[in-house]
Amino acid sequence: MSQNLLKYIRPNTLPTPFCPGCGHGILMGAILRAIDESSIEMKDMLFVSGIGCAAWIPSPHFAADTMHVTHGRPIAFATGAKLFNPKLKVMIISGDGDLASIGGNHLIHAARRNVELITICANNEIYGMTGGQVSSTTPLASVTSTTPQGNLEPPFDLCKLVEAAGASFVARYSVIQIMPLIKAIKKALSHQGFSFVEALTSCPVHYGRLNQLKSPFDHLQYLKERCISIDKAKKLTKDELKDKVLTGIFIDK
Ligand SMILES: Cc1ncc(C[n+]2csc(CCOP(=O)(O)OP(=O)(O)O)c2C)c(N)n1
Ligand code: SF4
Ligand SMILES: [Mg+2]
Repeated sequence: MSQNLLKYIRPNTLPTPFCPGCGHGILMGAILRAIDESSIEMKDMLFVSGIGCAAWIPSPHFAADTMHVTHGRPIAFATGAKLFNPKLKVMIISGDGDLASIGGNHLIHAARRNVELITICANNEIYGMTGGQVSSTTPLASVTSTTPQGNLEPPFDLCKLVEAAGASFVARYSVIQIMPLIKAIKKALSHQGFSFVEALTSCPVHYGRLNQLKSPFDHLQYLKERCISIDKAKKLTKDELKDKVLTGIFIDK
């Protein structure tokens, strides 16, 4: 982590507990850089996370007020905190399992209500912490510990889901698209209304290992090959887009 971001880290919390090569560390740096460049003070922020590896990004690491709450419920706790103190910038940082599987109901209703919360979903397309089980965002045919023959269930497109539910800022980038990812988080930080940033990230230990991605670098390469910008996608046929993931800012109103 670059030296100028260390001021945002609680003493004695580094190194992180993330496995070597885990994409969550890259996302953690991107979030702190976005905060740094937005000149928001940590004393004006509250970070809320649920349970999972991603949920460890803010807690215990961020030198700020943090709430590390029950699995699937960070949006509910965050909504309560925001209603109690509307001046707080409340940021939820959690995983695909936490926010979109067990916590899916809270996600769609916060989007529907357009509550002013910043939600960062660290989507590694698997339940990392508990041993690599299939999640609601695992791509079709991917091998997980609970789908050894390949996933048969179609994944959620989280951006389309929250857009349909009413979110007023929606963006997706992978951790390999670091500059646009930071920019999207900065925009979300100044947005009035419910903002959702999906950060596609990597779990080399479970997803990568089970899907023949031999190293953390191969996993990032895999994300890079799948991600395509909205503009580039316009030039491709439906067939060419079949295995691609659209990235960009989809909604900003
Ligand atoms: C009520 C409840 N159900 C299940 C669990 C077990 N559990 C803990 S974390 C987790 C999934 C985490 O996945 P995700 O949110 O995607 O985070 P990741 O570890 O992948 O970053 C599960 C199922 C739990 N702690 N509580
Ligand atoms: S299990 Fe996966 S998501 Fe969790 S820290 Fe390790 S690499 Fe990261
Ligand atoms: Mg996950």
